[in-house]
Amino acid sequence: MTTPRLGADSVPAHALLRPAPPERTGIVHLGLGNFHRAHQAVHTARALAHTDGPWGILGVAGNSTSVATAMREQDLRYAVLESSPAGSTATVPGVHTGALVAAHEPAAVLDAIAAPDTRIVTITVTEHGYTYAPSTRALDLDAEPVRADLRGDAPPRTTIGRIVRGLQRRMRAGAGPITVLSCDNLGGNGRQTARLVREFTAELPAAEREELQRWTDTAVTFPNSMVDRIVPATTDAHRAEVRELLGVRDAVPVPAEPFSMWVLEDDFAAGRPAWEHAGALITDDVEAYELLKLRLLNGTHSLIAYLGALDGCDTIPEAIARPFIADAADRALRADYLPTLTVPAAVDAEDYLASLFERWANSALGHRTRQVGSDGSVKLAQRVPDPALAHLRAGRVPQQLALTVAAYLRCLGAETGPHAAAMSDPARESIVDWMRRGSSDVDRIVDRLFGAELAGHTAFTGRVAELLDLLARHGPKAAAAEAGSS
Ligand code: CS2
Repeated sequence: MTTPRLGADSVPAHALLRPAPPERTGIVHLGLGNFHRAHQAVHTARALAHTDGPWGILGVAGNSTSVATAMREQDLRYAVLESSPAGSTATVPGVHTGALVAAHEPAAVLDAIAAPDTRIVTITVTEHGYTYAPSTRALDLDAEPVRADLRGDAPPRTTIGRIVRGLQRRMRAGAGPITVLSCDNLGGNGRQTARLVREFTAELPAAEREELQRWTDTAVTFPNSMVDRIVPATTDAHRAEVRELLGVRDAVPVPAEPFSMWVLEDDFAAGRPAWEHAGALITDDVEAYELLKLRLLNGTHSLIAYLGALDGCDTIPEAIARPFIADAADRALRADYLPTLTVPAAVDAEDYLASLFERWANSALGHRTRQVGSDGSVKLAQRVPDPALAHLRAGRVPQQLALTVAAYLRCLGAETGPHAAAMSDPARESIVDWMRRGSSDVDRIVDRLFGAELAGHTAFTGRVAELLDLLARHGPKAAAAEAGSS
């Protein structure tokens, strides 16, 4: 007998987080990738199972048709496969009410943002999707897609363009207030999104600009949020496991670790699901949680990925099992990141650090160094410069942050094996070019990637250059030992 395809009639009832998708669409989600499907969708399905409401999610992919098409073929169902060395479970959120591809149905996306039922636009497009220039974190007005969206003679292609044009349509339709909720790893992600939206709006012709700016100021809120769940890319092994567990064929399951955390500011212009009943923490102190996560988890994750890739590791658990990488990670956490933040009162720092090592070591996930290492230019801009500057202003050179930058540049700018070669990054070509000119160019690289202030600290850029040299001549272990000895 052939295994049935996952769909409304074949989904095993015990796997459903809620019995049927909501009837109304209250949330338009930009970025129909794995992270959203394993994080916000799960928290939302659980919240609605507790307190029902008109909060179905319309998932919008940017360009890729694979997930949206498969979800449509599966009546918008897919499985979330939670895996750890202790075993796996599969659940089906069943909370989506539609799936679109913005590049193919651009008007439908703007209409959805303008629809009266829509009360929240959520975003997971990764750091790269916000079209900011890494060195200033301002909207990249030199990027052609941004310029095209500002001209407005074709449907918007960038996330910020889609949001602004959608808000404009909503304002004109008189559809009422709305919340824009970023769920990406940007420090102060709500504030950064609001600023990018403002920067885009400011470039519009005066007649459009003033009205839209006024309306946005009064009718749109941009709460900050911290999101946390390790979610790898899907492989055939995950598909096979879901088939085994649920007895159905799912083309687009999402693997995820058991851990999931969401911290949100309660600043919603037109209501929200009762996420607090589904594991989310609603607090005024989101920023403290964001810095905790962005620096301790993400900053150190980058270091593990780059050292791991340089040492031949395909996966994060393989990398963290190498004692020299675990030592470097521990030093990054304790010496370089922890002193730059205030741990929220409800969090025990030692427990948090221990849980990070346990999560990184989750060998059931197969989280790859190339996934964490990709888009380093935009990711590191959120993770490294601010804490590095905090140390440098106090007269200390943060060794592990210098090592993070050096290992990143080595991975992207030289031929160092298959794992580094598989990392994609919008700055790859420029880095290869700069690196050809030798380590003396590090000041310039740091300036272009992380801004003039960090580049002005020659003690930092000098250390990056020394470590780069060590990486090239003696490899990651020797460079990590050197960074650990100062
Ligand atoms: C990772 C994150 O790819 C990366 O850069 O650091 O995706 C990380 O797995 C998540 O932020 C965990 O919440």
